[in-house]
Amino acid sequence: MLTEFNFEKENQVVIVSLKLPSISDEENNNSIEELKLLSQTLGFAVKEIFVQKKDRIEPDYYIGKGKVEEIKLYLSDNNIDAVLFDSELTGVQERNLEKLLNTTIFGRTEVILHIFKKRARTNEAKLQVQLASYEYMLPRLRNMWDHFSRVEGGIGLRGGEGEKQLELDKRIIKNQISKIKEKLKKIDKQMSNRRKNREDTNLVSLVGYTNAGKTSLINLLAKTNLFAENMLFSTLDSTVRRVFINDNLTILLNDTVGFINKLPHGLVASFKSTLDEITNSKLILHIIDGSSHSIKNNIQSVNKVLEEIDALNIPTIRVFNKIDLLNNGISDIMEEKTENDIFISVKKKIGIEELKEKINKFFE
Ligand SMILES: Nc1nc2c(ncn2[C@@H]2O[C@H](COP(=O)(O)OP(=O)(O)OP(=O)(O)O)[C@@H](O)[C@H]2O)c(=O)[nH]1
Ligand SMILES: [Mg+2]
Repeated sequence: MLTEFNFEKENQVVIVSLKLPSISDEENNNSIEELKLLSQTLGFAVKEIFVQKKDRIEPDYYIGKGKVEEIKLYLSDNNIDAVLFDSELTGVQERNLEKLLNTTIFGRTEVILHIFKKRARTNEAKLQVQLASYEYMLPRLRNMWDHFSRVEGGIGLRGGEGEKQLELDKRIIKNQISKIKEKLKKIDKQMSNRRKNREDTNLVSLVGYTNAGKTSLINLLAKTNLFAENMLFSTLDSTVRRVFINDNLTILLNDTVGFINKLPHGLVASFKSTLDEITNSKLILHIIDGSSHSIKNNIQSVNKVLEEIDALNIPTIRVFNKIDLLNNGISDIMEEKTENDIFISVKKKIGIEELKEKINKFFE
């Protein structure tokens, strides 16, 4: 949770997961796999994974004390820079773990926040990420203080002086938060004005799991050259581009931030203005990486976010992309297919005309 953590060097980390009875093994493994990808995105090398099966979350350490001791033992034999928890930890859990394990602790949300920080390019994206970071920091200020005083060899946050400083810091951050919200509101207003001006136009949103190929598709359809890469969260900003479907139909296609499993609520709230574009769409194209082995899980994760932003009722075409990577052709994912689905490959330009026809049919 520490701002001075050195992301530049090759950090070695371990992942810790708590499997509750309400979660299936498959779901839990997918979530761990995802965190692994997320940490690789930050340049971390994952050295070990600890999974504890437990009936409930422990309030003090999140996992059981015995497991914490086991991890501590592992840390003493290995050169590990941080311990990543596949969940959002409370400020107290984070502080306790950090003290006991004497290393940097990251909750899942923080890993995502750091990636977003790295990726933010536009002013709006930067503000949104900053807002999410401050909201995240606020209940954890005490931990930062504790940490700094430990590193500096101080006595920690005791007595009136420390408390006063803590209150002061809290106030400064709250101030920052309202300033950012103010700025975002202004941007939001501009955006909704822009939206009003194109009320009669056909807004279509691309949504999907990160790295599914949303930006690649918009680049192909709109002949643009937006940043599309084989990495998580290459897109943070929503971008709207005009796409010519046929002589009678031109749509506005909206590229959006990718979703993942357990996308933190705070982050979703901070990206509200970006995500609002989705709720204003006439049609959603849900882009799915057809070659992913966690296809079901990815679809579910996206649907969960759509539900959260109240967009489940918008008509949706599911677009299974990357079929060029399927060895057995589409038969591999055929069981996923329903009436409103389509298989394409942006890379090999397969199924693109069919997709346009489907879009056209919808607007007719
Ligand atoms: N093999 C194959 N790769 C593809 C296809 N479409 C996209 N890709 C690759 O998939 C990677 C991710 O593509 P993006 O377009 O950045 O994906 P995105 O959904 O916009 O991802 P985020 O913005 O990170 O959420 C890139 O390396 C693309 O070249 C396809 O049809 N086949
Ligand atoms: Mg993208």
